[in-house]
Amino acid sequence: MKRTWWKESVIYQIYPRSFNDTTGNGIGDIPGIIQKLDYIKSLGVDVIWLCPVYESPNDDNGYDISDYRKISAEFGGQDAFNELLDKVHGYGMKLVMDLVANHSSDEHFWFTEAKKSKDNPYRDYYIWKDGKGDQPPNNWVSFFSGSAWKKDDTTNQYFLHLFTKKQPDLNWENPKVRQEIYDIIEFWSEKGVDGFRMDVISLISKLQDFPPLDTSDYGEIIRSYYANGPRIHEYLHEMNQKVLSKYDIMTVGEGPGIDLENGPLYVNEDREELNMVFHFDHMFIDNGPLGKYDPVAVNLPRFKKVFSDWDKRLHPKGWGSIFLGNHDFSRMVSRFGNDGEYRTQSAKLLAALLLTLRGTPYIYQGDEIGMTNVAFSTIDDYNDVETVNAWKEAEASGRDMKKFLNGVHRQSRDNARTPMQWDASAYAGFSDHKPWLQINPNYKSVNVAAAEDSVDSILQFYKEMISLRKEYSTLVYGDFKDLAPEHLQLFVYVRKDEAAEFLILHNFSEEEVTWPDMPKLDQYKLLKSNYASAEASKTLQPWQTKIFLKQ
Ligand code: ISL
Repeated sequence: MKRTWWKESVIYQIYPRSFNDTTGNGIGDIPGIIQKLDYIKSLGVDVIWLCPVYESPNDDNGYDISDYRKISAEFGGQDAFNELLDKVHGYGMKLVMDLVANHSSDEHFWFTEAKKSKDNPYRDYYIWKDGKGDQPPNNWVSFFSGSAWKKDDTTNQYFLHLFTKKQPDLNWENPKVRQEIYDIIEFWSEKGVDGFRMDVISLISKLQDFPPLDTSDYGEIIRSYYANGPRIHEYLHEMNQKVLSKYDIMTVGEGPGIDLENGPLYVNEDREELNMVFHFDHMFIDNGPLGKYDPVAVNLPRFKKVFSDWDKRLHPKGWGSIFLGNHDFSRMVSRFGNDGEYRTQSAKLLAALLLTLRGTPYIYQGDEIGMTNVAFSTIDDYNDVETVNAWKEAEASGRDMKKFLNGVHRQSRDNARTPMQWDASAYAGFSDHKPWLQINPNYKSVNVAAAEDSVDSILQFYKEMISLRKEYSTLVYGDFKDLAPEHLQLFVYVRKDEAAEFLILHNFSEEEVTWPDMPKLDQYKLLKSNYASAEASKTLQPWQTKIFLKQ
């Protein structure tokens, strides 16, 4: 297996709107990130991934870009970005940007031109179709509820938008569109950016016959109609050859519909497409019969199987990304851990998991202090377009809205978007103005300042785990094997290569659990635990992690 910097890196994801506000408008900004670089560096991470900071009308918080070469003035503009990039490099870290290439904003100049007439030179930058009578061209639905088509009155045709109406899909069949995107990648790479996280890249190649959906199963719609289109790998290879391969940059493609079967096609190094992908096999694991807002308990054997299967499937030619949360999902401690009595222990356990699996670990801002889900009492307090649209749709279809609000509490993307909790002062030290999204009321106890003051905080544990991963390359490259795949409470695995062998146990339950198959303990040294005092035994306390090193 080839060794590279991005396999050895630990990545820290920033959602700039919610990170740190220096201008007092309640919205995080780039100077706010610069102010916190000491903090980020102190974690021991190597790479910062910035969610979109380009000019945008913010219909989907930056995932609707109106100018790919301009940094949003609200975030501080180009000068602030240049300073950030310089400083990040000065700290010996790298900076990865988000690239949203499946769609632009409807306020992008390409689209305002395209709308003007059927023969406008930009018309074919987007996907236009005639309606069927007074109905849209087909029954495709948007990820964010409702039809995926919007009629434009000027030309009486419909355009495709898999996300909001303000995010028209780009037409990748058009070579000019592809060249525009490659030029944008080149533009930022020339400025010294160290890589790209490519938003919904699995969706860029569309089925050209736009077949009508014959299922309402959301996963099936994505897999069979929207994702992994006929030319996806041709496009990614072309992108790689034309631009990516000219730079020492990393790429991670985000993708609904990327699965075990097609995953290697994106990341197998011989194919020269992308370095890594984000799949969602473990992230949709708790969706219930009525979908995302009807969550069910996470089944541990299934959860473990996702990691084992992907590890087996990708190696040795591909490389994985390990993440348990991001700006699109609820907080990892609330979802996969226990955000009540065992918040500290379970957040540490999840940190240990994140940092001891094979694949590049991605830490989402705030998870390093164990930030939790939030439960606003009314839908009016939610901002996320996906949540708000899903709410309206549920209401219209007569669902039990009290139950739905519960689902929102558990599943809304806003759970991960509440402002970063820096200290116990007003607005959690995020801003001195009322923030764009309310602060989680637990900020008085859950915050960075408190965590920095404590020797056994979640934050401290993250730092220790990151440095452990740096100390032992076995934790990066070593083989992975699940020793108890069927166990309902424990996740037990080995990481092993010529240099070292680790035996790692996590107790995903509120009970004390003993692992009967534990090998003879005299061969093992207990290297680390998330409990202050831990015995080198085969018994684990609630949410306990034990990391053993073979002697
Ligand atoms: O958020 C999701 C599940 O709740 C996903 O379906 C999500 O919409 C999908 O993973 C794509 O996400 C990415 O593209 C979206 C943007 O809203 C997300 O923030 C982004 O990460 C459209 O650009």
